[in-house]
Amino acid sequence: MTHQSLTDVNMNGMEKGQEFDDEELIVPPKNLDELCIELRKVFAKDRVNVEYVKALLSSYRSNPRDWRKYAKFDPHRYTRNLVDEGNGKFNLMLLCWNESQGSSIHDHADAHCFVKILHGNLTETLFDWPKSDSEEETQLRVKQVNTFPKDGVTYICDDMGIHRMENTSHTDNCVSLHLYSPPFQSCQTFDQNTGHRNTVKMTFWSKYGQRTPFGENESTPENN
Ligand code: CSS
Ligand code: FE2
Repeated sequence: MTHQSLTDVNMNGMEKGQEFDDEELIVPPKNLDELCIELRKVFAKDRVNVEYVKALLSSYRSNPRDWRKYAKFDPHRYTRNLVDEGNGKFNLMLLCWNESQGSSIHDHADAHCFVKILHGNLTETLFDWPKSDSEEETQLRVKQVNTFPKDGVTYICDDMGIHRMENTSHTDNCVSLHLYSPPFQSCQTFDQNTGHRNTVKMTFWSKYGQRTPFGENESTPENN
C-alpha cells in the first residue's frame, strides 16, 4: 500500500469521503443527546448525504423523556424551540403543534430541511412554486399530501417545491424535530390563492428549554 492510499483509508477500510454515506453502518442513537452528537459529526463534513441523515433520524426512537423539556405549547400558534445550534452548521429545534395548528405555505431559504415526528401525526401539503415572473394571480397547485406518523421522517428543499405543515388532529397535539442546514432566520411565505409572497422573520419561543425573553426578537415574533 502506498503512503498516499494509507492516508486515504481509515480503520474500517473505507475510503475517505465515504464516512456517513453508508446507512447500514448507522448505530441507532439511544437518546436525543446521542443523536445531536452524531448529527454534529455528520454536518462537520463539507458534503452531506441526505439519505444518510434521514436514516440516522429514523433510527432514533422518540422518547418523551429526552425532549419533554423543550416541548412548549402556545394556545395561538405552533412554537419553535431551539435544541442545538450544531456548531453553526445547522439548527435543531422542536416544533410543538396544538390541535389544528399549522404553518403558512413557505420555502426553506435554500437550506436542507429534515423533519422527524416525535409525537402525534403531521400532515404535509406540497405545492409547486408560483411562476416567479408572472404578475397574474394564480392558485398554487397541490402536488402531494402526506401524513407522517410518530418516528416518521421527511425531507424538503427548495428544488422540491414549497409546503404547509399542519397537525390536522382535533384530539392530539404533535411534536416534531426539525433540522435546517445551513441555519436560516427568515423565509418566504405564499398565499395559496394568489401565489403572492412575503418575507417573514422566524423566532424561537424558547432556547435550550428557556422561554425566549420578550424583546430579544426585536419586532413582533412571527412564525411562518
Ligand atoms: N418551516 C417551519 C416548519 S415546517 S418545515 C418552521 O421552521 O417554522
Ligand atoms: Fe417547512
